[in-house]
Amino acid sequence: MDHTNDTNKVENQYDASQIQVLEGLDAVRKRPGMYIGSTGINGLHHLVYEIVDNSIDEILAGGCTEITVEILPDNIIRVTDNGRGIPVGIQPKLGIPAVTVVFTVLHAGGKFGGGGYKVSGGLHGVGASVVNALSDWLEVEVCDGKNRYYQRFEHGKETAPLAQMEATEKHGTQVVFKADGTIFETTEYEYETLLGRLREQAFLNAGVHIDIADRRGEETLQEHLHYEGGISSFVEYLQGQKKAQEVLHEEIIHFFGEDNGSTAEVALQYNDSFNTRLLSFANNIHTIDGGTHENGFKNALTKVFNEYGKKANILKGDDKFKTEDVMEGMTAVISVKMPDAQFEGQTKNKLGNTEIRKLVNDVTYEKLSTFFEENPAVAKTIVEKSLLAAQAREAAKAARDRARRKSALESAALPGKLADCSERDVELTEIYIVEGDSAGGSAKGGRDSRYQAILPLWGKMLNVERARADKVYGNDKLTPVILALGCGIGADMDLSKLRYGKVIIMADADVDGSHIRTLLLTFFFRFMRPLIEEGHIFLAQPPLFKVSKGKKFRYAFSDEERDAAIAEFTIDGGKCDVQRYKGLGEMDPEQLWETTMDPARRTMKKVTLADAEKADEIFSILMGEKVQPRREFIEQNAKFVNNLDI
Ligand code: TSJ
Repeated sequence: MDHTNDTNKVENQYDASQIQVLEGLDAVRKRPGMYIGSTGINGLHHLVYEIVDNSIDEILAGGCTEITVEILPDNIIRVTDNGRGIPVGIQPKLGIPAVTVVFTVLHAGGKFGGGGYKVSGGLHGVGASVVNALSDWLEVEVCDGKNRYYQRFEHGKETAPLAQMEATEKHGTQVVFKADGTIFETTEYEYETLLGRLREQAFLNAGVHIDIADRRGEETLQEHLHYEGGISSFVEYLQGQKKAQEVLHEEIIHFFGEDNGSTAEVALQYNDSFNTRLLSFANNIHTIDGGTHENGFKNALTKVFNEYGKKANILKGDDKFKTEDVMEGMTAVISVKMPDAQFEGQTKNKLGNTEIRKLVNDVTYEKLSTFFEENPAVAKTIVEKSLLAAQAREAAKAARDRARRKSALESAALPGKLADCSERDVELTEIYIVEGDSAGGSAKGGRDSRYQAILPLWGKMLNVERARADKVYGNDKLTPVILALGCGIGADMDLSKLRYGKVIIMADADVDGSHIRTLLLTFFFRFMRPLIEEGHIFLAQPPLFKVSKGKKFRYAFSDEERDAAIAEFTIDGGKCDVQRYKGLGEMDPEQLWETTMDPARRTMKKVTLADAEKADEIFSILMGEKVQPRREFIEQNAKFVNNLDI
């Protein structure tokens, strides 16, 4: 497209405020983290969200029905909508077109023009000017039903004033930009990440059409996102991801209410698992830390279950459900929209508006009570499930009380198999959880006993999925782990009592090893999740091969590394020896220290919550009672089953 011909410059005047504007954008370039959180991949993706959020606002204002997001070759992003077009009229205070203001004044997004309120927003709601400031270049095109307009910016500064182009009856906005490679650690977008966030937005704004396309490769990846069902579709989608779970009722329960310009919407469905998945959003922003909307929901949910439980004679005597009981096996999405959302907490991920608590509480109480009245079979099924959860909770508490009394008697009870370290500063200590006695022997021999403790595990682990919390407490396979870590589990957990800063799972690279890894991660995910969240769990990475020729040798951690070592050793002819380690026990203490345990030489993998969740999923499928998903999983992953590495 040639923008140089036949342009008709819009009147433009520079004044003191315009200079301030440019200084403002320089501040963004100097300290980008302040505006977009980071200059890593997350910050990069935020640029896209910031732009797209504007089009979503236009949808919410009723001006637009379609958004297209494209990743073009060279990681150029193009976002297009068919809305009214960003206003091009002169903004009286600054004397420049409103669209130019949007891209050059910090925090200017959505504050001009009239009518409606801005309900969506990015991480910090910083707007298009921040994207502009952090872009090599950015071009905006606006069609307002009469004319097309165009303007280009480089590093946030306009290269020319807004230009009026040819007449057109079209309307909409298009923004194309290239992130500044001198600011971002990477400018390579992840299609799946953008897709995930856009899908979420499509769920939250029922009926919108969002097209996403990745045009960087030979083949275009693309998806059309459109969900008439809104957050009910969201729940259906979340539920569909969990193949190991069976829903307890087909129809998704959905309700909506509004009061005084605010709206609240909830969708939920129960399944036969013990997990809770509650996602909440305020003005389309994911409130990871919950807040008033979640609290209102939980309060009403508990009340409805208790009232129904009494009435249907499922709850006896003075028995009462706790919130955790009525949330077990629940998948739910809450979405509230309001004029003036207040985000609180360290990371601003928690909703603070108190009036929303009442709205969500009232809507949930009324609509869910009615639903239970009208669907007694469903009500009975899920309230009875809550009863099982409550009974398990009581049993677990009794077991905990017993365990407490017991450990008070045998104070400082550490497991007999633990080879402890001498250092007590948690910042410095680590514990290796090792599969099998022979590997445990090598690890004990090879360790630095000042900082490194070894706990050998043996035998088959218990099936954590079916054994509920109450059974886990008394189990003799996991008890040593719980005792050695010292910080308790579940509701009793106290991270300040953790005895080792790093908890390292060291298992063989075979089927049994991967089972132990999956089991331990599943256990940590379900009962000691803060350990994962705070980054305490690691996987040791022992070598798979030793390649040697004469006195020279090299350890290899993958087939590729093995082949490279062989190639190196045999270049000038001759043969070399390749030893495959079938288990940790085959390594002598010194080898284990050199390759896997020496902090100066080892590599370890830190376990993320996503890793552990995946282990939990694999665990549910492998151990669960549903045969079909297990068979499907094994068929689809046949080549991985021998190495269930996460
Ligand atoms: F912010 C932005 F510049 F990055 C951007 C804004 C990017 C993209 C892709 C689209 C948009 C955008 C903005 N699409 N639609 C709008 N709408 C308005 O700015 C608008 C239009 C009309 C009126 C009005 O009151 O008549 C008000 C607004 C806010």
